[in-house]
Amino acid sequence: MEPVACKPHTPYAPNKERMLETEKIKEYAYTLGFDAARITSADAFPQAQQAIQERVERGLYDGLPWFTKERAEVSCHPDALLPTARSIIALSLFYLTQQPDEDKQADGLPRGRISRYAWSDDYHDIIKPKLQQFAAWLYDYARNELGIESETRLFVDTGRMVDRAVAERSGLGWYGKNTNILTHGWGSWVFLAEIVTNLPLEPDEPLKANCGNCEICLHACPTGALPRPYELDSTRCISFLTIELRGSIPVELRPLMGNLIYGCDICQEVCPVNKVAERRLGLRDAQGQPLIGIQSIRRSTKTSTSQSQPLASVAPVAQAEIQARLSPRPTVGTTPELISLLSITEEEFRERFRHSPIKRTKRRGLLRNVCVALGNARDPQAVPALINALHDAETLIRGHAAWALGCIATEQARAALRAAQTAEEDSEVLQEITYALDIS
Ligand code: B12
Repeated sequence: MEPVACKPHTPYAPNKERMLETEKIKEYAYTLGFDAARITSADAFPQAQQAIQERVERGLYDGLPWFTKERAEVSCHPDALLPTARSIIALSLFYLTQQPDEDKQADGLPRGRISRYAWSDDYHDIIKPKLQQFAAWLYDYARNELGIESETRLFVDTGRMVDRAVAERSGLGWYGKNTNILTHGWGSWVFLAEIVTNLPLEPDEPLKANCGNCEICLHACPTGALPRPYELDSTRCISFLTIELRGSIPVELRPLMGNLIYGCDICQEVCPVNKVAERRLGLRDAQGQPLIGIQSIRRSTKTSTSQSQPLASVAPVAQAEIQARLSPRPTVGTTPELISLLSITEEEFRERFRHSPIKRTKRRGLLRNVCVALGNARDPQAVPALINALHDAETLIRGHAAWALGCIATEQARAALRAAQTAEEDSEVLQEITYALDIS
């Protein structure tokens, strides 16, 4: 994202005695709908840089071509992103929502699982406008209070910033052994975002919390993507395999992926810290209404002490809008039925997933994942749809459909594989067919 334009017409005069009230800044963050806001300095993040560079060297980020050692030189130095950077405002947004009851009902058809962050609208589209609004408010606030022209750069996920390192140093949360940032009250079910600014702000302290002896997440990962605490082997992570990987999923990992078709929450679902936020959401009254809504979680865990101070300018309360946008979209579904999904056209894919993060995989990536989930389900009902997919225009889908047919291995599936073996012209798909016939 580009810096928010602020051409100085008042000379910038740093004044150590006169800083902006960080409590007011945090209050404004809550008004916009963020759940927590903390401040850290814009100093470099040398440990993060070292960790990234060392892991890139070891090939743990292979398959993420943009994730380079050179990128870390920028992303771990806020002043390389904004030369005048002095402070960073670290923000989080809680995204856990109830799964619709109808999505939990069994209808005898194989279903896939989508990670929770992708049940709703794309969070980048929700958070970016909030950051822009925040930057505009900060600009007015700094100019009115101190006569300082604020310069800001805004980040959420895709920007070249180390979101979790910022969150950790600011005390927003602590590193879980599954590498996610855990927070008091919301666990790791939070999106992270930052505003890098030239404003001098009083920094917060990092938290003292840690995971203690708990290693549940390390053992729960089905693909062994967490070989040791605080280290993720991206190349084995189901999130990477289903979202970021463009090509074939390694055959040895496919049986370990179950019915996960977009992202993975296993290392978060098993985390005891996360149970707190989940339990709170689960409490319902006799009418089925949540007893403790997201709003009350925010209030009960907020540490701000400046309730009485009026805000310089108050944005409209945003919680309701955020909650609506973070609710599961019925058109996407949290556990979509896989057999019909396999016949989706390009146009239908674009329409169904237009506002969803799932569009990132494109149709071919999603249907590749659907084939793997159907292979793991071993349900003969899926055979006709997989035979159709064996003739898809995309080689990636044809290859994975062959694998799934090999797993299901009914007579009809094997006959279709044999027929495809004589007709198929693509060498990689042919390899998949041969392998599928071997295992069937
Ligand atoms: C690349 C990336 C991925 C990759 C690789 C993830 C990874 N672990 O590096 C893939 C595609 C696999 C991925 C998956 C997911 N991601 Co992602 N991803 C990113 C991205 C773009 C960069 C992450 C990065 O810099 N990695 C580099 C490594 C080196 O960083 P690190 O793991 O934080 O390493 C630190 C620790 O190891 C720590 N450390 C090392 N040793 C020790 C020792 C001790 C004692 C301690 C305390 C710490 C410690 O120091 C390191 C450096 O700071 C960020 C957004 C961003 N711009 O930052 C989102 C981000 C990390 N992802 C996010 C999410 C939500 C996910 C998923 C949950 C999505 C899903 N449901 O499928 C999974 C979770 C998988 C997992 N367990 O990490 C969120 C995390 C929110 C949170 N609460 O932490 C982020 C921050 C996006 C956002 N803005 O909200 N992701």
